[in-house]
Amino acid sequence: MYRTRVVLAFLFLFAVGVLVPGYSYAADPYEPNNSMSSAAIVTYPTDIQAEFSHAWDTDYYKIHLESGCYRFTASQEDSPYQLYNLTPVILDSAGVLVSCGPSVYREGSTETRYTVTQAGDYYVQIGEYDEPAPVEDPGTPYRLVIDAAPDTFEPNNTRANATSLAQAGVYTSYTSTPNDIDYYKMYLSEGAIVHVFTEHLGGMGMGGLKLQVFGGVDTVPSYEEHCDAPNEAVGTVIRADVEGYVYVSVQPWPINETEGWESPYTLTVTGDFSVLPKAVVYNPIAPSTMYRSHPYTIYGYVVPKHTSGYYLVQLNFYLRNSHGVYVYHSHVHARRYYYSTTKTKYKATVSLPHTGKWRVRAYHSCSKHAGSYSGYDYITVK
Ligand SMILES: [Ca+2]
Ligand SMILES: [Ca+2]
Ligand SMILES: [Ca+2]
Ligand SMILES: [Ca+2]
Repeated sequence: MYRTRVVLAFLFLFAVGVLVPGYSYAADPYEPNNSMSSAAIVTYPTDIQAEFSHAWDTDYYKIHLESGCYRFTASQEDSPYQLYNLTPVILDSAGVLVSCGPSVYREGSTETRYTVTQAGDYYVQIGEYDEPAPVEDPGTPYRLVIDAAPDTFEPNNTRANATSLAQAGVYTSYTSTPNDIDYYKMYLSEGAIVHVFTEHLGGMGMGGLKLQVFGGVDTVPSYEEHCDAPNEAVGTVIRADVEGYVYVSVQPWPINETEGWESPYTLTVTGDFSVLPKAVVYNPIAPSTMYRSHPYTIYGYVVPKHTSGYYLVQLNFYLRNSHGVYVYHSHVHARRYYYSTTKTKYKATVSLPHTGKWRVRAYHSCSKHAGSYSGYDYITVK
């Protein structure tokens, strides 16, 4: 509400054509443009290079826009004096505020977006400020570019045309209308764990964002939460019980709050969409007694059946020391053999070089399975 009050105050001040005396307007070709009625008329698309011409300067531009998505980008280089709010404020032909991006002061760039659904004349106001009084700094330049900026994620108002996210990342989008909803989908493997959160980046919206998560074809969200204000975030962890699509939706909150729209937000996704399952590696079967440096066969099984990979598992050997502790000694690679339609056999011929107590376990990993260990089998070498 504060921003709206400030804007209204200036609409009142400059609606009567107040000019600040004692300042030169010569350097800014768009001056005097301190009110809607004296707005500089520009045509779309446009690249305006103007100035904050004096303390308390406000600049109005009048532009005719057809239906479509527009971006109003204001930028400024650093200056010790810049207390001005660069943020372009968009007003309709009656002077009603219709959009305002995140605030930026002093330096940098900020963007206001607006989706025109009714072609007509609009006003762009630059120089609204929240500070008590900017210092005098005549001639501080800024740039205002007005161009088209379709939201590449739209239309995404249903699950059928949800934006597909292939991997973790930070995705920037917009609540494009008062009742906009943005669906995203992720294909997750069983066991995948991802974290999603959405963050309102500020702007005209006085509300927050609502985040929902739907598993597969579920119509009832498995998660639903909202944040209440700009610059707040809301999020959750998704654990995929089954392989398939999970849907995430973002929409303005409260829904149909007219001040809550055309605001940028980010949807941040972390975690791996695809998690490799682990094969089941059965314990190796070794003779309980072996003679030193004599060859013996050690074997076991892996489920599911593997048809590729010459060496299926690695056998790790541990020798018990004088303290009764098993210490890793060496390993060999065991070959793959056919066994059944559901299991593959692994087998290696091994001779152990020292007498004593040994133990052995198998380790398996491949392109389809994450690494996993078997349990131990124990051998006495004489
Ligand atoms: Ca100016
Ligand atoms: Ca002005
Ligand atoms: Ca949207
Ligand atoms: Ca949408």
